[in-house]
Amino acid sequence: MEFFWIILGGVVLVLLVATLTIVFGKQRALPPSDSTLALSPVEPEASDGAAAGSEPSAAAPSAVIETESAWPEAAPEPAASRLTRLRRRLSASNNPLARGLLSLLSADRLDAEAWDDLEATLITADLGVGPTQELITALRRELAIDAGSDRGQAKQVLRNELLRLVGTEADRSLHITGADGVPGVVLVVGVNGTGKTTTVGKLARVLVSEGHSVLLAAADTFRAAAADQLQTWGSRVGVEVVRGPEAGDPASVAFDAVAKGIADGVDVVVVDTAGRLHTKAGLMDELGKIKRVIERKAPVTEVLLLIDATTGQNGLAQARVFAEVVEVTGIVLSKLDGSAKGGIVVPVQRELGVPVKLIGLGEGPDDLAPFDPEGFVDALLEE
Ligand SMILES: Nc1nc2c(ncn2[C@@H]2O[C@H](COP(=O)(O)OP(=O)(O)OP(=O)(O)O)[C@@H](O)[C@H]2O)c(=O)[nH]1
Ligand SMILES: [Mg+2]
Repeated sequence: MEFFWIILGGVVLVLLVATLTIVFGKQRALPPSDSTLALSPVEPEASDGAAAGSEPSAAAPSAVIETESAWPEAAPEPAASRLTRLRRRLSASNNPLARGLLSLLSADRLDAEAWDDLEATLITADLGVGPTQELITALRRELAIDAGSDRGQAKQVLRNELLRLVGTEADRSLHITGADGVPGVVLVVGVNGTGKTTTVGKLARVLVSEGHSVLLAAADTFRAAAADQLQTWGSRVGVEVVRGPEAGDPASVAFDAVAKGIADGVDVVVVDTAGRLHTKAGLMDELGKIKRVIERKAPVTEVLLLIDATTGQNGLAQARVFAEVVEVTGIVLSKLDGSAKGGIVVPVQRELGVPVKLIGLGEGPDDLAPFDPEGFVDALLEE
């Protein structure tokens, strides 16, 4: 019996030692917790909104938050292949505008009804009354001359006319190079929820992958969550974010960020601003002030106006007012994925005389593409 207890005690002892070895062994295998990592929690893959789970940071005047790239590992694909991948989101299976255009090509006879249907589709797609009439007049003329032309030729005519409307001459490059050793400054503006912060994040990712050093400014001080959202993107992309106290002066955050950008010798400072209704004069004045204050330090090289493709004609009214307050130099058309309203590209460019430079085709980190008229039109006509 005594022998049995000795054996049992031995077994328990061995088990205890084995357990302790495993537990301590695992602890040693963990990396030492360092303060930089603690500041940049690993974010859940898909979360992107204001409540993205980052810790609210202590509000200090324009604090610089060190961030570390926690996501995503792969560099974004080159611009051309990005648009190719995103083309499916504009094609007929997903897009009523594309469906309407293609139905013209498949109509047995181009009778009055077919033209009326096309006109309705184009107006619904926000192409605007003027451009719609121009397109239909041109198509009727050319397709009548080519009576009996096959589907391929008709498609070519449609492609040419669409390209003429969208325009192939404009300079759609982003102006991100500052003069005389100061950083380029990109100011991102627009009404609430159009996709500004998301675009700043996606853009930072592209710029970093192209070898530029980038600094982000959280000049949306209305909500702490807004700066947190930007900081989440900063962490993902591995760039610093300058933020100020909640309800602080957004112009001074932007100023501090540009000053730091100059001191650190970064290439580009991208300034995220709070969403504001174009009808609120006080908020529009504040936007003008942000730009003026930045320009005490460095010229703003690009002012990007976000327009949500799903908002339709109201986007035009927004564009007009923003362009008056800050000289808009490029338009970002967001949420074109699954939107029937892609036609707004044409009237908004005409209205402002400013080209669409980027398009947003989804919520993911790589769903921002340079706007390429040929790629856009070909995507719409893809069968
Ligand atoms: N489908 C789709 N969703 C988008 C796109 N761009 C942004 N979003 C979504 O739109 C919502 C608003 O985006 P934000 O970037 O927070 O918009 P914002 O303009 O910064 O908003 P405020 O700062 O509140 O004015 C988020 O859920 C984004 O994921 C896009 O191109 N396609
Ligand atoms: Mg925002």
